[in-house]
Amino acid sequence: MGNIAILTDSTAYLPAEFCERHDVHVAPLSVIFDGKSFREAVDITTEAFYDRIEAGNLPTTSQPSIGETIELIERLPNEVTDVIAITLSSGISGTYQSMIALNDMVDVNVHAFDSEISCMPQAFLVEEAIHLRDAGASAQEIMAHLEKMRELIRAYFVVDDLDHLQRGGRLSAAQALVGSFLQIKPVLHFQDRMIVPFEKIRTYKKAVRRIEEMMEQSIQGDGTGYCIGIIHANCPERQAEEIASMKQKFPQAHVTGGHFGPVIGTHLGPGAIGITWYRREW
Ligand code: MYR
Repeated sequence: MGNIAILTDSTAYLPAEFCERHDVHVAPLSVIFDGKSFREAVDITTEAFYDRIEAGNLPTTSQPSIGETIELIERLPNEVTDVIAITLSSGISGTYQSMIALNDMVDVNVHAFDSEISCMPQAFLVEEAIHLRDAGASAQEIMAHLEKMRELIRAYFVVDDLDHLQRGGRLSAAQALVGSFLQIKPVLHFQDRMIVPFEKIRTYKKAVRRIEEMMEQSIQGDGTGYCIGIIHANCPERQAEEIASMKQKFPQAHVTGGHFGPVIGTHLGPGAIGITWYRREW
């Protein structure tokens, strides 16, 4: 493993097999149904979660348990001196602050990195960290690189029903109440670590079209060197349509599909689609 360990939280939604292969450790967040807590991907699958949601059972969420995260870090091999901990945005969860607090509670140096986003864009940052760790970079070099990469990753998303974000308090109530805001399908994005509407658009199709237009402006040519991710919340048919469209528009890009798991699905609701991209330099 070497002396640097990579830790992320479960909202990066990296496949377990990928984490095992690349030695990535995962601190799970939880969903809470009727007072009972389920760690995502440990105690509840994404399928079981959406079944409960579609049946009208609405959960809340919570950040990883500090005690369990300390245990996870204490189980790392003795040679580990530094942990790079890449978390979801500090504007929507206390996970990043907990990672900072952890540094004083364990014997290794915990370098908390705020992805300022979540899900697949967060996973892109984890992949960058793996690449650098495997190339022999120091913890400081990895952190400096991640800061640069964070600025280059683009991500937008559209939800079917803004009520989920409003109920979870992750979208300003004032914004959601403006005019018929709840009746439209705004393109959403992260600004200063928080979720804000990027543009107010009437229909789902037009919102996705608007994101595609921004991609066409941002990605030059056939997509060579770009990673594109299409993320879905229990709407695989929308994802498949988007993946096909991206592969046609950017034939040389690396296009992959991901999902919004239980914790993020709680706040976005079924039917949400996210589109993210960045140019990989290796
Ligand atoms: C917690 O309880 O600490 C977790 C709160 C998670 C809030 C999630 C809000 C939605 C994030 C959408 C990410 C979209 C990325 C493309």
